[in-house]
Amino acid sequence: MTGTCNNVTHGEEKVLLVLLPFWNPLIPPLGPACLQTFLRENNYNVKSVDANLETGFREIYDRYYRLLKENIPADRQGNIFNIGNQVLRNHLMAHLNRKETNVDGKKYVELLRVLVWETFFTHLEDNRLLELDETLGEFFPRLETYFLNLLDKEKPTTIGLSVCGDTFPASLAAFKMAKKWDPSVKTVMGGGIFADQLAPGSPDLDRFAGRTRDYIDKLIIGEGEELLLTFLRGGFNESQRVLSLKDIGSGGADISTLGPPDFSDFDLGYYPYLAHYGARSCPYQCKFCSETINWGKYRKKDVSRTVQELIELNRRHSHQLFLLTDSTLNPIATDLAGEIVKSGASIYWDGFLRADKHACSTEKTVLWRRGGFYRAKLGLESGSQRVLDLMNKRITLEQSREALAALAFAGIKTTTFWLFGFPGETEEDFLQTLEFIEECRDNIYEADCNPFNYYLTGQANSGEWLKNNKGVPLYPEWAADMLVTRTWVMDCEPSRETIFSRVNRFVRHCGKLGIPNPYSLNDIYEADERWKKLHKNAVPSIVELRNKDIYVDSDESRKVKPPAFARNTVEDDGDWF
Ligand code: B12
Ligand code: SF4
Repeated sequence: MTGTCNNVTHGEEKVLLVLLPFWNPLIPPLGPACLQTFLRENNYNVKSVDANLETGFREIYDRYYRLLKENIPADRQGNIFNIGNQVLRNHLMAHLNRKETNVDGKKYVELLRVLVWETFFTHLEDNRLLELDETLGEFFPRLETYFLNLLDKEKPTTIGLSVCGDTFPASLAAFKMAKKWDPSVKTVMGGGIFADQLAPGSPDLDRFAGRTRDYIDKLIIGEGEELLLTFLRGGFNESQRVLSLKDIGSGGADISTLGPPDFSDFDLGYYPYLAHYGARSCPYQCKFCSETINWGKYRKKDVSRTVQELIELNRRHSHQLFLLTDSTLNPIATDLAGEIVKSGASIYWDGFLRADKHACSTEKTVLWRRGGFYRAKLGLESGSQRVLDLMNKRITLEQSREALAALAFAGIKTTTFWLFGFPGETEEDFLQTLEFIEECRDNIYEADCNPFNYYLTGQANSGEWLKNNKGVPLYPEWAADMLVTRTWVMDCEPSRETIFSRVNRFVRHCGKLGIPNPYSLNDIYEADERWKKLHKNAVPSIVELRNKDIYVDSDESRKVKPPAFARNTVEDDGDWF
């Protein structure tokens, strides 16, 4: 049955947490899994669902990207799965709201042309745009069938959607469906979208809160455990719709007392990684970043507790490989590795790392490797010291170089992230980045890049940027209601076209140097083979760690030995306090 819910009996409360498309199922949804643990501990009946495992959605996504690839010249595609998100997300939103906002067909197609142009700088004819639109046209009916079936099956009394930019259009559509299905069902929205696009203080958040009054009951900003529980217990009155920790006078949960994420509702065979975290927020304030604003004060768990939880999750689900979602692992990496070695467990972990002085020491990186550090996701951002300083990155190029060498020596994969178009980045800065990459290529497992995104609020430097009033909307104002959130650009150099041309040049440069940016499992396998050829201590391939019949025992990591003469040694105190 789809449509109404006359036959639903709301005997007891049931909370349904869902992550809708499109979000690559790399890890089981950690936000819902953490909320589920907390709510179940408080005796709530909860069910979590990841709709991204449905092949029907994935098929539309693949078809959409195939069409984009066919229509965009190769030298403008950049890393299409990164930058194409902006087109797909805005296109879906426009498609969803077209009728409601009464935009005529001609203008709608014109908007699609602008969306494609502002990312790929390619002019598409109407028939091509309509082909893309037809493909997406299949998405919302498919979502409706799926979502209403899910509601009929689960009969929730509260529906919580975990929303980030890429899942925003589907989530908005689903909230409307939910209230039609049963006007008395409670609807709550939370997730990463409140970190930037709908960050507190932004005019888009106010507009959004106003227009969704009829179908979203509460907007929960930032860390969700305590707020969701307070809501379920009836702790907010009806007029309180946009909720943050300030409303309950909390500085955030004591994460050392929260149990490990509950993945029992997910089909874990689909995900290459399990996920967990050892801390929330970050002790730094890079100007473009929203982590500290979203998560507040840096808080870490007792590391031995984190390790016990990893061991417990490994025992429960047999995954050896974890993605740790900490904003940065530096403050805990050494203790984490030490505790894992002590425990005798064979666990691998992957996560974000700063190129700080510890990362430059082979003594440390070998210890990390022995304790299971699998891949360091390094936000190196730029090969120009001037740009790093502009960003308040607080690392030097020498540190970036040394960290790559020390991590590669230990065999830890180095996924490097580069950011193009930070305000003030010049051609000279960009060329220095290309040179840096060339120089360090053998120590780089992967190079991934993103264009700088500007939001009116939510970034560490938002206050300064707003004072100078540098933001202008990218898309026409008449389309603002259709797109729901606006995309802002800085009214300064480099221009958007220059930024995207740098993304394209970077991708070509890395291609020529043979530095991968793998996407599919097959690409990752090839990248892993390259890494093994380059570094004798290389970690096992992801294929080995995914194979349920293979158990990689702890000797694999413990066998890695420090060099006879360590490149660097560091005193034990961190540089993060
Ligand atoms: C791990 C991660 C990834 C991984 C894995 C993603 C995957 N596909 O599985 C990788 C590296 C691949 C990745 C990629 C991207 N990511 Co990412 N990623 C993260 C990261 C570091 C952790 C997410 C996480 O699990 N956190 C831990 C859990 C517990 O937190 P949470 O999900 O936010 O949930 C809490 C609250 O939000 C809230 N909450 C969540 N859901 C709900 C639901 C309800 C009902 C309620 C009440 C509350 C609630 O309560 C939870 C518990 O406190 C976050 C940053 C961060 N530190 O959180 C960024 C983040 C989610 N990513 C982000 C982005 C932008 C991207 C990319 C688009 C980047 C790019 N340009 O390519 C891609 C898109 C990938 C895709 N389409 O699949 C943004 C999203 C911003 C937005 N507007 O939505 C974030 C927030 C980082 C940031 N500040 O910019 N990402
Ligand atoms: S970019 Fe990384 S180090 Fe900088 S503030 Fe954000 S999370 Fe912290």
